[in-house]
Amino acid sequence: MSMTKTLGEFIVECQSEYPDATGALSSLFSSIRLAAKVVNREINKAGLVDITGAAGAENVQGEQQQKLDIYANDKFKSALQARGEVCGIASEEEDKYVNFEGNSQDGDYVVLMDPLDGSSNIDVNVSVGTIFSIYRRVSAKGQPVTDEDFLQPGNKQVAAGYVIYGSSTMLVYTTGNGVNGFTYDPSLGVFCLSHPNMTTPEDGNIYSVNEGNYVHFPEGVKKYIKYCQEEDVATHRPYTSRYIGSLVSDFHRNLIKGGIYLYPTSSSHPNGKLRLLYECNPIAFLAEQAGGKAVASPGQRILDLKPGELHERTPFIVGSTKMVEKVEEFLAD
Ligand code: P6P
Repeated sequence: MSMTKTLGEFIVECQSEYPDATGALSSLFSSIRLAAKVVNREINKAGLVDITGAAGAENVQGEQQQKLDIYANDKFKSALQARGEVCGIASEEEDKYVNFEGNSQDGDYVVLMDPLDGSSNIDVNVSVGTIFSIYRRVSAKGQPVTDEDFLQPGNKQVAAGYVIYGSSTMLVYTTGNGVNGFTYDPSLGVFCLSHPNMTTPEDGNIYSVNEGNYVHFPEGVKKYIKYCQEEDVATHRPYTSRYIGSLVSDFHRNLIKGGIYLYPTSSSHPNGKLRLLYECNPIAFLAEQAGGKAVASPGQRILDLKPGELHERTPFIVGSTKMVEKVEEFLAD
């Protein structure tokens, strides 16, 4: 039986396609791979040891920090700092960006991450995920990182991906040449290429939105939700409503099956809830690389938004191109 390709083999193979590649990005991905294994191990026993539940502290979003949030942040941060390729990070769990001292100052990359997205689901055993976004630094090499290194538009991303800690643990990422998914085999301790060259269906019949916010949605979103619920055989409606409350899980399912995820503006989140830099940009990069689409509003591509601040939020509509375009139509009316 031929062994499936491991993530490590895949990274080396991809690097060999770029003669001038230094191996720095490959080394960076190895750090992410290591941290994902460590966090996966803790998540899998979260119900057994006292690291679940709110840690009491609040993050910059004013949300209760689950202990695993902090654990995941620390593990990814230390793994990324260990090899010198990354000169700084930004994280949902860090109020400001973190400059890496010492030889990391010569690193060429910055990483932005949501170390444990959907963490409020941990205590009820629902899938959660890590989301990461990688840029080349724009400040002078050898100097401390600056705001500009982190406030780059999503179209400058070098790579992006997520780890989904679900019924199986997967790492899904892109470097701008398509999307590939790797499933973790705990018996071997390796991620294996299980979903080569992932593409998302152009259309779909799954919609993911928190309908509890319906009354506060913009009129166009309300009309779209009603459109999803109408009976129409020709367009396979009514659609199926699926909302896990964990972006990585909802996006991953829609990526594979076709579908759309919406987090519009609402009364509690007038600018949307999801963070542009370390949730929407990486997911949008993956969506587009898989043939899908991601917008903040009609005609406003997520990846073209110029960030103003580290933790800024944006309305987010992502998924199968035809479904996103239908929402844009309703919003433009
Ligand atoms: P709501 C988790 O907090 C998150 O950022 C996403 O993972 C998820 O899709 C969304 O928020 C859920 O938000 O308001 O529907 O509970």
